[in-house]
Amino acid sequence: MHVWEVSSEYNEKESVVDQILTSRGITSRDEKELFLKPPSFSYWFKRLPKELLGSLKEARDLIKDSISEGVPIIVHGDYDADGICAVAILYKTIKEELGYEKVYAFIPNRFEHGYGLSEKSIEASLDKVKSNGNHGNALFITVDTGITSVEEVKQIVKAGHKVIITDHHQKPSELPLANAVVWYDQVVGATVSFLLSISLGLKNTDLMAYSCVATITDLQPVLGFNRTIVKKGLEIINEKPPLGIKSLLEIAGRATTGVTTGDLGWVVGPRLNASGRVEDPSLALDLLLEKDPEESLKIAWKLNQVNSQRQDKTVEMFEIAEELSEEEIPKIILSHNENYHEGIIGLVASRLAKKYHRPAVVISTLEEVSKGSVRSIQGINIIKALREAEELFTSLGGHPMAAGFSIKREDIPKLQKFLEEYSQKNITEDMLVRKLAIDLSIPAKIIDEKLLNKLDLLRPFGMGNREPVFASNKLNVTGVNIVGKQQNHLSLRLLDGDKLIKAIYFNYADYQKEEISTGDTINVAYTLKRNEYNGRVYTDMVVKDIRGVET
Ligand SMILES: [Mn+2]
Repeated sequence: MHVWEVSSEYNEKESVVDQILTSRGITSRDEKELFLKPPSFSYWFKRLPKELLGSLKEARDLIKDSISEGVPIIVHGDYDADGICAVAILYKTIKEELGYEKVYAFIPNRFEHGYGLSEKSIEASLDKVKSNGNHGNALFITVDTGITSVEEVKQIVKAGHKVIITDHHQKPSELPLANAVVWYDQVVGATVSFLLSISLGLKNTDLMAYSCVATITDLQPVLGFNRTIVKKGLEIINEKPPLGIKSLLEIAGRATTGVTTGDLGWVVGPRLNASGRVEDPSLALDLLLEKDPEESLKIAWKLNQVNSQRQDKTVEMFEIAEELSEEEIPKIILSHNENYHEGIIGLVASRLAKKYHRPAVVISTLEEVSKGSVRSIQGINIIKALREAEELFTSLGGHPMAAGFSIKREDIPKLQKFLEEYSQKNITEDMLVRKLAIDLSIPAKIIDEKLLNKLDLLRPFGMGNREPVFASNKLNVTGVNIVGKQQNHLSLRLLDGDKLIKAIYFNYADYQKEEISTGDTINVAYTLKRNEYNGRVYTDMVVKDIRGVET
């Protein structure tokens, strides 16, 4: 059961789309126009901050100089989908568009090198350059990482190499003394990489598809510049998808047309991330760089396998973590176990936070210095909380909604004590109540295909631009059916006056135990879905929550 937070009530004099935009803070004519007709890439490019445009030029000149001098170039990324896409974009630009052979892609392996730019990853990437017969100095370009790597950059420069940092993560007070720093926090690492590629003269803007994938998987708000990237990226993915993305969708049994941000978030993203979580992330990079369709399918198949392993491990670990005392679940869940796989703890924390609607800390205690991952809920700033116990951690970083840390195993009981005390003082029961944000309360009788078509103008949906949620009151239940292979979905026929609407409540059994029967009157919170059947288009409700109305 959720507390419904209805943003606004229906006004029949105004269009539904207008009312939704207004309730989301997009109020003026111009803002609405810009939202409904996202401008071109170059519109945003021209409006980038001056400092960023300047640093892009610096970086471009350094790269061009290195190319004309024959200096080997290392594109150094990170092991998540954003880091991998960022590498693919810049690597392809330098190799294929600029035709420069001496460029090497490097993605750290979290188990061997740790995360981001590190002493070990610098060594390993230089080894790669040397093993290809290059000696002397190199140019390092970091993508999606490096903005906090003050010491590592010193080390690179001291050894006589040059280094360009490109990143979007939070800027520290002390910046690394690199030869150029390209930083922009309004987009993902892959888009920063794309901006640099455009500056280098990239013509093949199809690489924007990777920026689009990364924007969704890195959970960036799909607004402003990102909205343009995602919209154009989806067009590319639907018209002429990059081979690797196409292979992943095919292997996962998804159609390669009508691809939405949902497919990128739930199908493509997890498979690109899986290899970095459980073994070697270079498999995902291989997929993005492969040009042979048969090979591409083989790699996609392997990634699919790794993703299944990852799913099994997540379920296993979640089962261990779920052995919480059901009577009183702590306000901040803490679960630690030596059987927890380091690459999966974030996924388990996120499931716990979602299921119990409270912050969750999951620690893999296999090593003396244990790794922890944290997920929070709206309204509880978890990084702020953890910073109050900073001395307990050997490293700590993150955002209000998610964090990661390392901790000595012996200090975990102290962390547990701190979390208990912190939640007692700072987290009220009220903060743990589930809230359902509803855009607009509408009479169900206005629902039709025309409305659905108008709502399509709000696409693509994602973070910061969720699919509109409506509420309709006092609907009569005229039919109830349990459906689905596992008999876990509820199918309803609802009547508002003489308007009949079909509604589906997925995984109903998980959420709601109480009975609903024919003759009941209910209030429903829902999104709308197009349902084509026998050549006719129906507009169905996808239920988010149901309230029984006392009669
Ligand atoms: Mn990133």
